[in-house]
Amino acid sequence: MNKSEFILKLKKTGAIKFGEFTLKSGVISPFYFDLRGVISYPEVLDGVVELLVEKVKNMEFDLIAGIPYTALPIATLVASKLNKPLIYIRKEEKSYGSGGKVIGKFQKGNKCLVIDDLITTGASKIESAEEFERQGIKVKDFVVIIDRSIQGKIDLAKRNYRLHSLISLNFILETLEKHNLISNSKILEIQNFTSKPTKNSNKNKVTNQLTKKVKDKIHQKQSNLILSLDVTKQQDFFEILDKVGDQIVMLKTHIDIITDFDEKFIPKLLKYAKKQNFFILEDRKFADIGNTVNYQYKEGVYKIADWADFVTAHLIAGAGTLHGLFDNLEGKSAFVLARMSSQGNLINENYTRKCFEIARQFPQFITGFIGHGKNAIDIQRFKSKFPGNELLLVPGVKLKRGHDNLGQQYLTVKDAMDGGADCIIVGRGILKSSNPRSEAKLYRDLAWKIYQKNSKE
Ligand code: S5P
Repeated sequence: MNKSEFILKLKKTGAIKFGEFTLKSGVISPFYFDLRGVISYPEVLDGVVELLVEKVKNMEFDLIAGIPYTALPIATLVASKLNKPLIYIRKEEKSYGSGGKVIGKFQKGNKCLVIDDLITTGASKIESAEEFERQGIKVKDFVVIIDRSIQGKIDLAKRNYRLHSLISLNFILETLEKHNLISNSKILEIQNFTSKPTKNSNKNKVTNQLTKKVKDKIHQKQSNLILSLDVTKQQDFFEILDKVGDQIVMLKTHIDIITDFDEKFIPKLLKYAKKQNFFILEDRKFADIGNTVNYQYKEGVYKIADWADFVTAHLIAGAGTLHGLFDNLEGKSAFVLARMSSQGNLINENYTRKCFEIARQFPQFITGFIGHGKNAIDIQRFKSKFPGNELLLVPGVKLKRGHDNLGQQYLTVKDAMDGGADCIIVGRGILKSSNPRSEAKLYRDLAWKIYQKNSKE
């Protein structure tokens, strides 16, 4: 089977589609390639395996990897034909932080050729290469069946990986045009779409009105600093706030740790918020069903809805939590925990993606995400998947990397800000200092400097 015949077969099986499709990144695409079904058509499967074998047989490698799920059965057949060992990264195990698990036999220093079905940006390829490299496997070459944009090759080249593709989008369009299987207007639409950068093309879309309010205050106060004021006595609380309040854009509270909480606390806090011009984020981490969080938010001792500008929420219980909090309420919304900073936390890529899906559906409820990562690149990758213009708040930040003895992991201010953080959340880094005011100023200046520099680029 030659490449044109393969394309025609793909079209026939429904693997090439034209219409309006929301990609993982949130971008709306006028075309969609779905090669998952290829395995059910022996002739097409044989065809693509034959083409791949031809493409890679003279390359230098010891192992073949397939990226699950789509490329794995295809890579298996290629490996078998070339008599090479196959490996892959188990997808379910690939939770953020813990890393994926490589299945199959290999030796440190082995060179691995990685096969995938498609490439749009290089992000997921780089992620899997990093995982192999952590295990001592060398990765240099990627082979994809369809290259649907120029971005992928650029992204990989920046990291010194080579991309080989069987067929390009242009070749697909030419072949379909030759056989009258696509209209000229569709071709123009697709070319117009692909000539725009894929990355960030939806990032300017305002999806949550409150993000602008926070951004404006960040600029007004020239501060990306959120103080996590985790102390248990009113006196300590207000003493620190006195010294630090003018340095911060937002104050993060855990209202339920204040031992001597009384009815005077909230009015006093609100006075500070007004005078020192900061938002209040109550880090309640709502996580229950809608009906329960509705009570937790509006009732009880703290009546959080009355005074907190923002609250944090987990979406483990689904979108009902957000409805329970914000239905019929104007001007309030949440920061959702899409990743966590603590070691061994159970959030994985799939969960994070589901959080973004909910945000795409209910943008009015989500001003931003809380997230963390291995380093700046990892955080950037996380942020690049936000569905709209949501803000990124990064906790677990100190001047030096490290951890506490209860699993908290710290990145530096630079890691977080280079990762694209809009704000850093700092607790003990400031609270435990002998001079919280000058320490807060240090964090603030550091973050603001990097933020300004990165916004110019
Ligand atoms: O993943 C997270 C999310 C949050 S909101 N990791 C976190 O540490 N936090 C909160 O940030 C945590 O509840 C605490 O209030 C603050 C970090 O405090 P620090 O003293 O470790 O800086």
